[in-house]
Amino acid sequence: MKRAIIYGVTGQDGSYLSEFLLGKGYKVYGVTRRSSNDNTARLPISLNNKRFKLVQGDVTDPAGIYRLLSRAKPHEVYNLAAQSHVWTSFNQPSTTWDITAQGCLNILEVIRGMQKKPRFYQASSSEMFGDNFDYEYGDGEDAYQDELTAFNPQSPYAIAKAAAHQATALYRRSYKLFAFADILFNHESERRGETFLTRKVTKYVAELHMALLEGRTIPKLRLGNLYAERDWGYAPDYVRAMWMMLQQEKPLDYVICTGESHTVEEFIMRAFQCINIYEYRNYKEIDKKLYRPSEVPYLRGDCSKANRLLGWVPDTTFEELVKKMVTNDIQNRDRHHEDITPFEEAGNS
Ligand code: NDP
Ligand code: GDR
Repeated sequence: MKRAIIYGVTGQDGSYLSEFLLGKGYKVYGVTRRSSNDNTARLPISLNNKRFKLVQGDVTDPAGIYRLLSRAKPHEVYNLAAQSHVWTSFNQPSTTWDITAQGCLNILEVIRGMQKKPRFYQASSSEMFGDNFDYEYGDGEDAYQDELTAFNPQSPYAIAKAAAHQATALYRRSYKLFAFADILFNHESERRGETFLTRKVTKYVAELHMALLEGRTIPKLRLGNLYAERDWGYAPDYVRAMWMMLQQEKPLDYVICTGESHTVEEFIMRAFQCINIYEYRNYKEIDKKLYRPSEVPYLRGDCSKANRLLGWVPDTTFEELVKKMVTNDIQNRDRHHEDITPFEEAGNS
C-alpha cells in the first residue's frame, strides 16, 4: 500500500488531498500542529477512514520531521503547510518566513538525508509573479503568467514562497531529489478559510440573505482593493493536479490555473446575484486598512504545459465556483433555520 504524508492537512487543500489519496487506496499520515482549539473541522471524512492517521507535527521542527519520515517511510510527501494569508504576512513576516520558506527547507533536508527518498511536492504560488506578466500579442490584452515568467514577489508571503520554490528546484538539481513545485493560482471552495476574499464575501451574502428574509439589517461588508484581478479555480481540481504531478517520470514544475481572470468586484457581483441582488454597492464599504502595502494587480495563468504533459484540465467554471460557495454558505445558515425560502426564489433586489 502506498504511503503519503501531508503537511498542512487541516487546511482547505490538505483536507481535499487527504480524501483524494484515501480514495486512491493510500495510507495517509496527516500532520497537524498543536493548537488550543480543535483544528480538524475540515477532516470528518478522512478521520472516519482507517487508513488515515492524524499525527502531531510542525514544519518548523526539523527533528519532528525526521522522526515522522523515518517511522512512516512514505512514498510521497506533500508540503501544503504555510502561513498562507498575504495580508497577514505584512504583519508577521518572520513567522511567515519560518513556516513558509524554512519549513519547506526543513523537509527537503530530511529527505536529502534518507536512504530511500520519497517523492516531494511543494505548493508554490502565483503570488511569486507579483506584478510581472508576459504578453501573447504584445498589446496588453492577453497578459499571462506561465512557467517561464520571471518572479517579482510583492509580499513577505510571496518572498517566502519564492525561496521555497527555488530550494525545491535546487535540491532536485543538486541531490537528484524527486521534487516538484506546482505554481498554483488562486483556488477556492466551500472549505476556503473565512478571511480570504471569496469566502468572506460568500459568508456575508448568506448572512444577508437570511437577514433580508427576516426583515433585519446587518452591518456593511468591509472590503479592501476591488480592482485586483485573479485567476480563480476550484480547490478539488487543483489537488488532483498535485497527485498527477507526483506520478510523472520526470520532475518538472507546472502552472495550475483556469486561464481566466476576473476582478475582485466581479466575484462580489456574481455572489450577490446568487441572491438576486444586482446592485451590491449599498451593502459594502471600503476600509483602507484592508489594502495591502503592496498589491498583486493582475493574475491570469497559462496552463498549456499541464494540459499537454499531465492531461490536466480544470472541471469547474468561475460561475459554478461562486454558486457552489454561496449555496454552501446558505445551506450552513439554513441548518439552523429550516423553514426559510430557498435562495433561488428570494426576490430581494
Ligand atoms: P490554508 O491556509 O487553508 O492551510 C494551510 C495549512 O498549513 C493549515 O493546515 C495550517 O494548519 C498549516 N500550517 C500552518 N503553519 C504550520 C506549521 N508551522 N506546521 C505545520 N502546518 C502548518 O491553505 P490552502 O489549503 O489554501 O493552501 C495550501 C497550500 O497551497 C499553502 O501552502 C498555500 O500557500 C498554497 N497555495 C494556495 C493557494 C490557494 O489559492 N488556496 C494558491 C497558491 C498556493 P492550521 O489548520 O493549524 O492553521
Ligand atoms: P490572495 O487572496 O491574496 O490572492 O492570496 P485573498 O483572497 O486574500 O485576496 C484576493 C484579492 O482580494 C483583495 N481584497 C481582499 N482580500 C481579503 N482577504 N479580504 C478583503 O477584505 C479584501 N478586499 C479586497 C486583495 O487585496 C486581493 O487582491 C491567495 C492565498 O490563498 C495565497 O496563499 C495564494 O498563494 C494566492 O491566493 C495565490
